[in-house]
Amino acid sequence: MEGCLLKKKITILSILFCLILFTACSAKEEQPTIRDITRAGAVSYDDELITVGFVQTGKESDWRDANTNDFLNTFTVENGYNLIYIDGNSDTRRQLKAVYDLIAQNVDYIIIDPIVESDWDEVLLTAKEKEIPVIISDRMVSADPSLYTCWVGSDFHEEGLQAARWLEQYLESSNRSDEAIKIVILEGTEGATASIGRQKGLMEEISRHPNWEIVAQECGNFTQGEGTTVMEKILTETTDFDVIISHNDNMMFGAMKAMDQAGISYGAGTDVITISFDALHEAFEKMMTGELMVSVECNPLIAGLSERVIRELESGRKVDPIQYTEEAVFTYLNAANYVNERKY
Ligand code: GYE
Repeated sequence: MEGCLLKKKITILSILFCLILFTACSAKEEQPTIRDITRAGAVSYDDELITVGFVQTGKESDWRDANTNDFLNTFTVENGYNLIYIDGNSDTRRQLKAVYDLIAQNVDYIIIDPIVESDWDEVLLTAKEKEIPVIISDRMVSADPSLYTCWVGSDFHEEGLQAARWLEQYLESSNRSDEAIKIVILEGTEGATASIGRQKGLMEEISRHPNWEIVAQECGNFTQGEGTTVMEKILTETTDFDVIISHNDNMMFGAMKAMDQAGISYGAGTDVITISFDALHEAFEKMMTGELMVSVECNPLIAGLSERVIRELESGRKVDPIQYTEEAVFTYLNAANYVNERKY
């Protein structure tokens, strides 16, 4: 009886063992064949394409968006480029790191829109040692020009002069040349060429007029939001001013919001003359209603200039170390004539 039970147990155990073995074997057989690893979105380097790393400042204004889009539309695969776009996120350290990363990747060219002029020497020297040409675009750097290939952008100093000269002529034509004129200035990012150059041009002209006085001056970092905040602050201190000059359109739009909230009228036919820089599409709309009286153009469509530099270098030619864009001054009186041909 016991022997029988033992036999039964052994039989059950061996059946179980076989079952386990069978399942294991068939599981092995059913295992899918291992496919080649495919990495979604992996960057493929095409030897035919020129790899360009572009380090942008951030997204502080509509001017900047137009500038970024210009680069994305110019450095396309169809045009022969592999563009690596990096948003500096308004952070100077992030911009520096991005350039070091591009050098490590051994890209063919680097284009930088620097947030501020300072602190570029070391990284530019590294790029030079690695023989990677660097084009500085829009704002400048304080580093020695031998460390980079060239700079392309606007003549900010000239823009500042143009703005102040328009004011001078406007006051003349309204027989107010000898009146005391109180000016509010909204400044762009400290240390940025656009702020430095515009302010220098403005100050040269302002100092020629003993009856012109700056009654308030605040930094709004080129953003619309800060334009509102700093204007709100100024309005708590004084509402006694004749002119607002903003280093860009977006800060002026922000300041307009603050004045709307405070019930202060501005623009043509009021007591507040409004002047800004960039000449964005929205600035044209505001010039046509008279809210904005002047916008000195600053052209963001400068990717083409950088691309031309690269083509020249590719064919072994030398390039001009400084390349300016052409710009104009638009006013509430002539904006309607040009609005339809504006590209940004
Ligand atoms: O005026 C402003 C911006 O550097 C020229 O930067 C550029 C300035 C432009 O974001 O709107």
